[in-house]
Amino acid sequence: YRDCNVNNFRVMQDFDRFRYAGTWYAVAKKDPEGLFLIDNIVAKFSVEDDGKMTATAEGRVKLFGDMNICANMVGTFEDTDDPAKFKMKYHGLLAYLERGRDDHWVVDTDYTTYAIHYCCRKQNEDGTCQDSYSFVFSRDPSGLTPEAQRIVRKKQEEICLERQYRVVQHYGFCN
Ligand code: AZE
Repeated sequence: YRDCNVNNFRVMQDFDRFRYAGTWYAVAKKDPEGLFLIDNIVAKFSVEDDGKMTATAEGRVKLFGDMNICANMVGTFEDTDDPAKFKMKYHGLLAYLERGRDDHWVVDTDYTTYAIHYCCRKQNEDGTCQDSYSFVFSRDPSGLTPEAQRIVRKKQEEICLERQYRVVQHYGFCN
């Protein structure tokens, strides 16, 4: 039996933002509803002098139906009671790119090879998620080891998103 109530999902214990800092390549993702980053997605996390976590993200997006651009996004994170759960305010460096405030949960990471991120934008009455997105991150753009893949698959199942991810390609669009 599996609990798909978002509030009962387990997230990374004793999350350490300093060890999480640095570059992460999205190697797989589950999309939310609407406009989203398509591929070539790279996120860079930092910890500011005041201890707050910040991040930048780039990736290819399609605007106005057929225009491909590299979106440069900036995120600032508000802490919550749980060290692995943040509120992320984000915006695009170009004014017409979207902005918003999303949950940002680190579900699991070993800090050196893989990480699983999760965001539920909208919950159903029963606490399950209506509109979510999730990234599998890798320190290595060429992908994850079979060992890490095994852990990731198990976690994807725990957050009720098994078989809902697509591979994220990296072909230098934003370089
Ligand atoms: C995330 C982690 C690092 C910081 C940020 C992230 C999220 C970015 C988006 C971007 C959407 C852009 C769109 C542009 C048209 C989670 C990768 C900011 C949600 C839709």
